[in-house]
Amino acid sequence: MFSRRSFLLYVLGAHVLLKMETAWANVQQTIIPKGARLEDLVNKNPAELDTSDLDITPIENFGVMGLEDYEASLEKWRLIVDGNVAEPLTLSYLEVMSLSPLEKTVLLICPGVFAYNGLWKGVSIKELLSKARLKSDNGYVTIRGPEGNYEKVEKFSLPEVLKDQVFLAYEVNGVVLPKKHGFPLRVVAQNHYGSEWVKYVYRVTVHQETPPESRS
Ligand SMILES: Nc1nc2c(c(=O)[nH]1)N[C@H]1C(S)=C(S)[C@@H](COP(=O)(O)O)O[C@H]1N2
Ligand SMILES: [Mo]
Repeated sequence: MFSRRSFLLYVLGAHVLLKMETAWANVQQTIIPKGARLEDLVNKNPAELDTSDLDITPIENFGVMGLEDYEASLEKWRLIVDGNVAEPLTLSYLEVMSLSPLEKTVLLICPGVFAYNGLWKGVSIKELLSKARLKSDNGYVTIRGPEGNYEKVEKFSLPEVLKDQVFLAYEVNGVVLPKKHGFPLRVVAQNHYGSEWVKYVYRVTVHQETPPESRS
């Protein structure tokens, strides 16, 4: 058992370590002040910015890029989680909504075009993968959307996914994700350019670091 004193020291120590880790991760990040102009961020790399002080952008000031009129039918739409997992999942919209929600303010930059800071709410891919019984923490995921001719696929490393730096949003700024922003589900990817924030997501697949066929 901890004595009261050693428990306090333990908590304090853990707190200091956590702070140091955050400071280290942010070492090369420029702090963007609360009222910064979004036009001044469009040519920046999101990985180099600390936007934790930045205001949330009103939704009417969001830009739109790429596919914007995909019509998802919730009766047919499912989220598939497959690949290097023991129990692949197929979830309906209501099942996705019933998982514990994750909420984060994250800046989207479409290079040279626009930037906006949304408050995104959605589901943790980490939680989806633990439900599906992820087989290994090494490797990457591919995220696809929408199903059909206009499919877009992006890759993210498992370590960043398991830190919830990449997740799937079904709400932004307190409203249901609008169609033009990817209803029913879209990628939110801290430190990645907007082009990787796949809209109309329907599938998350886990890949091992080294494809089995290339091993000798
Ligand atoms: N499925 C799909 N997702 C996509 C695109 C697309 O064309 N198709 N465009 C990408 C680009 S280039 C950007 S900048 C962001 C813009 O997101 P927004 O339209 O919600 O602002 O979506 C990304 N996601
Ligand atoms: Mo973009």
